[in-house]
Amino acid sequence: MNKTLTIALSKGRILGETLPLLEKANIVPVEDISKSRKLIFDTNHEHIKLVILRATDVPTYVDHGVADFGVAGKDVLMEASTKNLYELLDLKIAKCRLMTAGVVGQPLPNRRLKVASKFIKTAKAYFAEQGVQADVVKLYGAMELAPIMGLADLIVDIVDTGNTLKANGLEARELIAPISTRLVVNKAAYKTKYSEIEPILEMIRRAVEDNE
Ligand code: PRT
Ligand code: MG
Repeated sequence: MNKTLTIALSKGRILGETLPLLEKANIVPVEDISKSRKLIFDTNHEHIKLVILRATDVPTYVDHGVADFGVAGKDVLMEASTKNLYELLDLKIAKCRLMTAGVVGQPLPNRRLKVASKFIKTAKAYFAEQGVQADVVKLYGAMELAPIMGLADLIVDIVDTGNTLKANGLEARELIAPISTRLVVNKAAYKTKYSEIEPILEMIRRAVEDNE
């Protein structure tokens, strides 16, 4: 008997790229996830289940071992405080960049910087590493407003095309990290369910190579 494996997926924009990748790896939900309000799904493998979570909750479920695998953005993983998971694979989807941004043409002030971000842990670590004195305030959305309203000199946010920044009179400044979606696994599960995990990992690895 195969031990049950639970894969936690990030809903939202990552999900649309994750499902085709899983399908290539022959892991297919038995019903259409986009047409259902359910949060837990059976798949074509009796022992594999999918749960659909808020992206920022994925590391928590895997860290606590209630999900064995997780699919989450590197940005979310960097910001999470987890100690019980391994990052196994770069799925090379939902690629973007974590960057600082400020008002177009506006020089930085000659004092402690004010920074606004959803990624406060990552932002603090970045400015500390640069030797720049910065106070970081947490925002939950619409980061682009902060420099315009004078709440912050800089924001730390995800940039893809740069259109969102541009539409708000902002410009990208420094690259903090290139971002893509990663497959993570609970450390204990990786040991106790190794014989179930390894073949799935191999199928996903091949699907990623196939995608390139
Ligand atoms: O909605 P919720 O608060 O639950 O989370 P969320 O909005 O962060 O989730 P979602 O569904 O947007 O997915 C976020 C994940 O997708 C991130 O963790 C990244 O790993 C990845 N990703 C890839 C992105 C982008 N590209 C992206 N462009 N996440 C966010 N954006 C946003 C960005 O925040 C900004 O508002 O898109 C805007 C910038 O895009 P451009 O093209 O205008 O530069
Ligand atoms: Mg969203």
